[in-house]
Amino acid sequence: MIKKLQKAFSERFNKEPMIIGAPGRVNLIGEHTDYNNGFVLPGAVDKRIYVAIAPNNTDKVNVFANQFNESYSFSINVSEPHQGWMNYLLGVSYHIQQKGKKIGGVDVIIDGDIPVGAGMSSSAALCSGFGFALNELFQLGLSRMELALIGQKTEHTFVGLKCGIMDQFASLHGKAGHVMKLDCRSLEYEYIPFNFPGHKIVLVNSMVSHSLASSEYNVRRQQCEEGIAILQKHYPNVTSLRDIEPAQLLQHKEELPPIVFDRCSYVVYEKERLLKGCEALTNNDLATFGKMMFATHEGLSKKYSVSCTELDFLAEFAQQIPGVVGARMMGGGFGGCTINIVQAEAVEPFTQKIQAAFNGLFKQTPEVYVTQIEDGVKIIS
Ligand code: GAF
Repeated sequence: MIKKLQKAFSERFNKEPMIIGAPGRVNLIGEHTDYNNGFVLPGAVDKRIYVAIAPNNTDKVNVFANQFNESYSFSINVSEPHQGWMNYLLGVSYHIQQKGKKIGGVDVIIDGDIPVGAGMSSSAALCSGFGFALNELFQLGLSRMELALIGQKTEHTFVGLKCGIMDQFASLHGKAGHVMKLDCRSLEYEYIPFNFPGHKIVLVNSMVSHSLASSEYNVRRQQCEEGIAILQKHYPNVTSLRDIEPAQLLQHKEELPPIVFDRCSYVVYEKERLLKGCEALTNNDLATFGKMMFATHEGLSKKYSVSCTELDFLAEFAQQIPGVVGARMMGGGFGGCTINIVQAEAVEPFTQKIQAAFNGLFKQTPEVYVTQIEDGVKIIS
């Protein structure tokens, strides 16, 4: 892909590009906890968005997106969203400049192998890769965390998705062989080795393409905020669900609308699962970790209502396949992938069984990705 990209770039723009690789992410546990100021446990994966880029000494950004076979040009002075994938680039270029940084025009080709809409954060990878590329080209001196926050702001203001920080953080801070326990309030993080050579992280694509912005994602966030506003009457110092213990929530159950109670209850138990899960990982106890994953799926499906029939089927069916340690839907939901931890020798039969069963029911073969945890955004050439 890199050679192809270099060739395409010199044919289109008549010069040599710098190429940045920006990975998608998996999240082992801690879903919908980032915007509740809680913890997450993501890692960067071996699927990437590639940004081939070179300055053009104008004030124009000229982009060609190979996967969509679409091109687009915009002035670096644009401050309004437009539409589709270009909003990620417009937003990043705008928010970098809002920080007082000076950039110039660039020629860009975007390509990649992160399946779009599969819940592996191709959009966060795009923002992270483009931001990183501008930072390098124009020597802006922005830190990886600042670039992650710029990507998140772009989602909020140019795309309309009130996401947390997990995806952008993971794409920029990933480290091969490690997951990252990120405290989404303080933005402090630690690397935890994911060193289980006998096991693989396997994603199964439900083939339901999610559209988070037009989906219920923002509604979930509002429901959590509604819960907090009620609980704050009793706990004035509490600013997010991260600070609420299950017993405190139960004590005030009757004051919360039932749906808000369910949403909050998922989040406060997910925090506990994540902490137990991290402890289990550090003790090399994958079996306990897997149990937490199954419980997370149950919560996401029944209490947080962000699953769908296909994802429920994949998570429940996986549970019955020998060699599967844990399985659950991953990411924002309403489609995308499940994440499964599977014994290495069981990956092949697992793949065959789950594809056949899914196909029997939904008349479509789900794609299966056996992933590796890799480094975050970097210069490839
Ligand atoms: C999406 C969001 F972008 C993340 O911030 C996070 O909330 C995730 O859904 C759910 O954990 O990927």
